[in-house]
Amino acid sequence: MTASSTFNTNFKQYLETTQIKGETIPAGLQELLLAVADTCSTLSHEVAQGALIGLLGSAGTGNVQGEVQQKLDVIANDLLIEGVQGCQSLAGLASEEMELPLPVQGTGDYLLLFDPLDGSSNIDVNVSIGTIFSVLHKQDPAAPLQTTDFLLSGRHQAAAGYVVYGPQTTMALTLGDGVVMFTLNKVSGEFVLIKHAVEIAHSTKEFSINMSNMRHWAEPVRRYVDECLAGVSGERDKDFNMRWIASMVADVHRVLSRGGIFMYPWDQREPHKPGKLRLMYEANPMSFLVEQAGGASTNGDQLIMDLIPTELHERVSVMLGSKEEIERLQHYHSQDSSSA
Ligand code: P6P
Repeated sequence: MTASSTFNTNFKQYLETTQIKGETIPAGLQELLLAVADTCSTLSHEVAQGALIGLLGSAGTGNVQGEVQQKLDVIANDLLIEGVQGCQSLAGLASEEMELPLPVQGTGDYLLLFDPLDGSSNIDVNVSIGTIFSVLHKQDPAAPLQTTDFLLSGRHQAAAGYVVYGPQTTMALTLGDGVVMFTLNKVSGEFVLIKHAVEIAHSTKEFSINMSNMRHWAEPVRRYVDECLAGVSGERDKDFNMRWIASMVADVHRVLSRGGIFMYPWDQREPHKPGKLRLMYEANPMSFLVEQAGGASTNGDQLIMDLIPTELHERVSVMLGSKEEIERLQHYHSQDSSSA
């Protein structure tokens, strides 16, 4: 679908009339984001149909991560490729579901990375899932596409966002000048602006982590969570609540919506891996959104968007959200490394 044929006129109008740091959004980026929005409108409908059109369950295939692909994983990946490959501004795309990047016919310099359907293990139990996307600039537009074109730090992102398919289908988007949110009008198929200037509260009483991994965590994470659990009877001046949806898009949407801290830290189950979540198309786009909303995102030692990637599908330890809590975690990690 091209910009002229989009049904997302509200989103198109937003892109046409918004200035980012005083500059109009480049037409090529508008075209690409519109294609992503149109595709996610369609994907929202497919996700909502689920069992009704035989889309639940495994596709009987595996992806580059060694994970069993759900039918909707494959459909989401195919829809996104089909939806954006006509964009003249696109030079190539990379997906969690594909080992290698895909060159496209566009003559532009944008690179699109995405996790087409994150949290897909939740599909069969009707829990929110989502699409995560990140846009980079190809450093040498004239050269043939290579995997190394994608290996840029999160600081190079031109745009990032997600679409969460939940009770509402909502997009969060940043182009480097704050965060906005749009909710899908299921009748018109249009994303409608619902929130400007999204802000993450500096402090929080809500943490999010898979507690079943507690015995595997590094000491700074265990210390932090122990203190959250102890609340006012321990080191902290407040009691905490806990949430874990096991769908990063849904957990991060909650953090962007009401503050909190989301953690999927390194643990000793697979000590050779830096973490579970992927840097390029999960942690970096989410970190861009979180930083633009006034929060912070770290791997414990460095801000995630400062990390220089070496592999397209590399993983990373992720702790993101309310700045006060991230600073406390970073302090515990610095004490731990200095005591090492
Ligand atoms: P666990 C989904 O599979 C995912 O990649 C993220 O969306 C989510 O935060 C995490 O894994 C959940 O992992 O180990 O709790 O099932």
